[in-house]
Amino acid sequence: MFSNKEAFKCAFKEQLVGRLGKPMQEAQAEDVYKVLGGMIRDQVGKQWAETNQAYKEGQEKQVYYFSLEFLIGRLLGSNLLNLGVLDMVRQALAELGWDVEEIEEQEADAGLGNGGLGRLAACFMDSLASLGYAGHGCGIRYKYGLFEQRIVDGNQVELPDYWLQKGNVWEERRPDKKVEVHFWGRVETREQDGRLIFDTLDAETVRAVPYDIPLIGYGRTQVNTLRIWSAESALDPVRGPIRGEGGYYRFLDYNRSVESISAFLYPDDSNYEGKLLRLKQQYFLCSAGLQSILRTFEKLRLPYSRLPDKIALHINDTHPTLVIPELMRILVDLKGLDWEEAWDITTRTVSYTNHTILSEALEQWPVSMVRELLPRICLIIEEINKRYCAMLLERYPGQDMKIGQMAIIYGEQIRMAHLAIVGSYSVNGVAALHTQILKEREMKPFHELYPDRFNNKTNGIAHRRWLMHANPALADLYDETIGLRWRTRPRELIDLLRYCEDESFKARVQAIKQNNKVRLAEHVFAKQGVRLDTSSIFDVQVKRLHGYKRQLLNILHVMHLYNQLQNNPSLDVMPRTFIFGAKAAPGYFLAKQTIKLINNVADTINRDVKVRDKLKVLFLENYSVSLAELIIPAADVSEQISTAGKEASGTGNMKFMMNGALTLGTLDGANVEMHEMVGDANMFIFGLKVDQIEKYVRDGQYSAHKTANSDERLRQVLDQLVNDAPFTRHEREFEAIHQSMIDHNDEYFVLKDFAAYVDTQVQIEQVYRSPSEWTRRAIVNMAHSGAFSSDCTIQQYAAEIWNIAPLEGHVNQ
Ligand code: DL6
Repeated sequence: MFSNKEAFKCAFKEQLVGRLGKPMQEAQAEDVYKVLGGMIRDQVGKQWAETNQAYKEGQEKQVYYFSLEFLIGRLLGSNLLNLGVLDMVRQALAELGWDVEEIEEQEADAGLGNGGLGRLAACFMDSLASLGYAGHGCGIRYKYGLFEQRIVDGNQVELPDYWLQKGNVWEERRPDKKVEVHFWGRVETREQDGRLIFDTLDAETVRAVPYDIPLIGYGRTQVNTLRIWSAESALDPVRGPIRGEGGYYRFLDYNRSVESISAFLYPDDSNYEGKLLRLKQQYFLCSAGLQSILRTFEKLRLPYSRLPDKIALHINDTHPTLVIPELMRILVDLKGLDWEEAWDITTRTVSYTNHTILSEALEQWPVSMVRELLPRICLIIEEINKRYCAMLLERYPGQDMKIGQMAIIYGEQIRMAHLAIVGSYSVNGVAALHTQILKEREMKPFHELYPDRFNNKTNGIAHRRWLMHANPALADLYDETIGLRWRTRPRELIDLLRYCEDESFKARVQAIKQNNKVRLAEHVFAKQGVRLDTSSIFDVQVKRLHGYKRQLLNILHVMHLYNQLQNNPSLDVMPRTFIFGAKAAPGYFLAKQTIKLINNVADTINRDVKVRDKLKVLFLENYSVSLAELIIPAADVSEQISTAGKEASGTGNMKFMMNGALTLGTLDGANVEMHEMVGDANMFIFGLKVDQIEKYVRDGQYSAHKTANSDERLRQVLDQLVNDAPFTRHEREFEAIHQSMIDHNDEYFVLKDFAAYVDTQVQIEQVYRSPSEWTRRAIVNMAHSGAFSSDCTIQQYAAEIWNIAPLEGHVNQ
């Protein structure tokens, strides 16, 4: 079907008519998308089946990446790219009167994730498949993804994201692979042959049905699987056991509660019901995923002691930590292993990645809730904690405080990060600085206890999606300049360094950037009716909205620029377009206020004809993976300005770098490693460093009030948050933001870093005035960015954590 253009066109026309039952002329873009998706599925079907068969035969060790989030975005373009047929299909469709980009837009953006952590999981899936590793994803098939964001009168409004509305061409429902997951009930113990047996009685059963999505690697014949689970009723409505008075209503209640398990990504957990639902989701994924993995393992007819040789279970943050007690339950209760043997197997099979040090993100569950919902799992966690604390007591006699600090259960809470560390053989952070903070501060006692367990794996991004697919013109220029090898060996982008002084190469890089800016401007005009000046500096901050990411610092600076221009309209500044894109958690008031502030500032500035040629502000609605693919290649400046020590790694920073934007950043997360590679001369670094911030926090010496009062520019913008005009629509509109900075002493050091940030923005302007120098720096960044491909990261996970090798002989190219 895809062997050449003519064969493709012929097959496509046949399928279009055959599948849709309507003549070619009546086909809509959505029809074309569905037919094309179906053709890809057919094309890879045989290879997928063969891969699954080979895996079942057990030659290769399999990695299963458990994650509550997979932010995969759209798959059509990346699948065509990975199959090596994107250009051919583009041409063929064009000859048939279709534009491949328009067809790609028919696909719903699968938003099964929040931000960095979920997108990382998606990039890892791409790299595992593309490098030929036997690695699969285990997730939940949420009916609704992360909400769709609308901006109404400057405010974020959330709408349900029913991404499955038009069906999903990639997935295959596998009812034959269903398993059952049990909740509630009570545990009874009895003795049998001198052994204690635990029976869970009166539990509620939920059916978990998997949907499989093929993961097509770049130039590979082998196809991995992303298995996402859906919760369904386990009751037969006719012969179902809910009989007697009110049975029908209890049946409906049961159905509703089952459906809710896979209904929403991140239910609101600010109340008991929401928390309970999240716990249910976590156990649902862990139990269903494990049961199906072990079912395949059992076909190998190997003893369970061989499990760690054949299977690696990786938990993406603490959300899937229940894999640990669930594996113990299966091994001890169902397979009859001794506790010690089961624990040995578990702790040689599970590995864990930590993605945050923000205390509010470190999960804890009330013991009472776990005991009620998962009574046997609770007993197992208590047993793990008892044995672990006994070991601690031996090691640290008399140090009750330390033991309390390190315990898994403390007071009435189960600390999931502690359980994850104790129950796995590897714990990794996601950037060098983050891992260092884990070892030396946040998880110090654990690092002392298990020094060999801790390691760093700096994040990465799939260069196929974020460069080859998002910026094809740049990718083609690289091919022409340094050959094709970088596509499979991204570190070879370093060869571009030879061209950083080459004026004709620079001119081509500049032209590509300019075209990407025009492409974005057209999109923005079509969607939001705002015209962008594509000769201005595109200064971009796109990411989740959070206090520590400091969108506030950015917007306060914009307010200051506006104030400067008001005072001196003829001020010689380079024209700038400040672009923001961010979703705020629905219950996070300050984040939503920040969105409103950005929109107010945008409205004021964009209406003011006096500054029209110099300043523009844009808040892009509904930031998503697909939108990111348009924005990032068009950026000149990449804002990575988190409070040092707070951003575990960041991955947006890498995407911008790869697409030739210059970073304006703090020494935080992976910015530090970028800085080590390209040096001061090629990045705009500013602000407090981690140790300075730690000192301020320790000594309590920072006064936001004093800082604000000592800088007239700051005083003015802070006043403008609460006073009438020009940015407020009513008095005290942004009082909460003002309070967070002054009354609550500016937790994220926005005011303290303001002056350095303003100065660095001035430097940016100066450098931008020389296109040649700017582009030289951009090329240095692009050349080093290959080291941040997720291929490099996955190779390290494979060799240093999972102990797996790539499959040989499957390369398609
Ligand atoms: O590791 C992926 C990504 C990092 O790049 C970000 O720096 C980090 O903030 C993010 N962490 C989370 C944690 N969520 N929870 N819990 O999303 O992970």
